[in-house]
Amino acid sequence: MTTAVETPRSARRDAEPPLDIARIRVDFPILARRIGDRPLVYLDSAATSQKPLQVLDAVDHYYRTSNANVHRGVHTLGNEATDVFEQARVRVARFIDAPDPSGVVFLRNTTEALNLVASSYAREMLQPGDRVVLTEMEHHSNLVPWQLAAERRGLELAFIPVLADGSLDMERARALISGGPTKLVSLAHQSNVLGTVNPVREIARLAHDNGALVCLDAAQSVPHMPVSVRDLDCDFLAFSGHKMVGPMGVGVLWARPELLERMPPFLGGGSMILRVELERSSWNTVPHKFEAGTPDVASAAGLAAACDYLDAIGLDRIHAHEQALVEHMISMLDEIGGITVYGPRDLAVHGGAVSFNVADVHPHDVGTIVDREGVAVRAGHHCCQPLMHRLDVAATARASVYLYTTHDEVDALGAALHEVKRVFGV
Ligand code: C6P
Repeated sequence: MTTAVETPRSARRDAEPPLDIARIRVDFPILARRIGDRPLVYLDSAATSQKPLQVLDAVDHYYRTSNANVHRGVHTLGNEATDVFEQARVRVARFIDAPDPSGVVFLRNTTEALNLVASSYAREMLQPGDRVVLTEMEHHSNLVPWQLAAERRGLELAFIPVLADGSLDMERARALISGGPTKLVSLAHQSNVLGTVNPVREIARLAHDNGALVCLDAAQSVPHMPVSVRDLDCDFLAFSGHKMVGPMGVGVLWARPELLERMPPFLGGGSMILRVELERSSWNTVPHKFEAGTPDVASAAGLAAACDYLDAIGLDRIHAHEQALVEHMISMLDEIGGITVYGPRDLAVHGGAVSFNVADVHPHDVGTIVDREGVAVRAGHHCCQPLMHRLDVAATARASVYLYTTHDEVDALGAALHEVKRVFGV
C-alpha cells in the first residue's frame, strides 16, 4: 500500500518551500487523462477534488482485507473494520485540531451535516422567535435546511449582506448578531463562488459575546487551509471528504461533544440506540447517537488516508500555492479583457475559486468551448441562487485550483478563453 509520510501539523514551518507539483501529480492517475487530443486541465476541484493513489489504495486495502460491518461483530473482521472506522475518527479529529474524537460524526457529506444541525439543534432546541443569522453568499446546503427549520419552528432568518468587493458587510453583521434574539450564526468559511475567506474567528467572538453559537460550513476551507476548531472557536463544523482528496460518500460534522449530548437524534435505526422497546428507545453515546445504520467504512478509511496525504504536504503550503495560482489567474483574466471577475481583489482573503463571465456569453457556452480545449470548469449558479441574484447574474463560470494545479494549466484556461472570445466574436 502506498502511504504518505505524516508531518504533525504543529511541526509545520512558517516559510515553506513551494510544492513539488510534478511529484504530486504522479500520485493522481486521472490527471494523465486526455480529453480528445488535449491533456486534461482540471479546474473544478471546488466541485470535487481528484484522488491520489494513497487514498485509492486505502479504500481498496480495506475491502480486500478487513471488510465487515462495524460495532456489531465479535469476529476478527468485524473488530478490524470497527478499528479502521474508529481510527479514522481519531485521525479526522486530529486533522481539524479537535480535542476529542467523540465530537466527530461521520455522515455522507456537508449537506447532511448541516441538515443535522438545522434539524436536531435548531428545529428541536431553539424557540419560536429565535433568530438564525446566515449570509447572502451561502450554498443552498447552508440555506434550505434553515428555511425548513424556520418554517417548522417559527424561527427568524436574517442575512448578512455581501458587499461589492465580495466581502461580508461586517457592520450589518455586528448589528444582526449583537443583542436581539440571535441564537445561532451559520456561514461559509470560504465561498464556493467568490472565493472569499470570511472573518469567521471575529464572527465567532461576536456570536459568543452575545450568547449565540456558530456553525461553519467548511466544505471549501478544510480541504485548502489549516483549520483548527479550537483556534476558530466554532461550535459546529461541516465538511465533505470528496473535496479534500478523499472518497465520495463520507462527510463530517464536528460539534462540541456537550452540544451533541443535548441534541436529539437526527435519524433513527440501528447503531444509534442503547435499548429499544416497542414503545420507546434510549440513545447510544455520542457520536454514535447520530450515526444510524451501516456507515461507509471504506470511505472513512480513505478519508483518514486523505488527512495523512494533505498533512504530509502541509495545508499552509497548499493554501500559499493556491493563492499564487489565483493571483496569476485574476491578472490573466484582467489582461484578456472583456471578462468580469467576481469576488475579492485582496488575495489575503481569497481562496482557490474564481468566478467570472466572458462578456455576455452564457457560462454554459464558456464551459462547453473550454472543455473542447481540455479545460474543465464549472458553469451555473453553483447552488448559490441568492448570491447570483445579489451579483445580478443568472450564472457564472468558475475555475478552481488545488494542490495539483500548475501555472501552465491556468495559462491553458487563458488560451481557451481566447478561443471563446473568437467563437463568439466578443
Ligand atoms: N459545492 C461546488 O461546485 P456536498 O455536496 O454536501 O459535498 O457539499 C455541499 C456544499 C456546501 N457548502 C459549500 C460552500 C459547498 O461548496 C458545497 C459543495 C460544490 O461548489 C457542489 S454544488
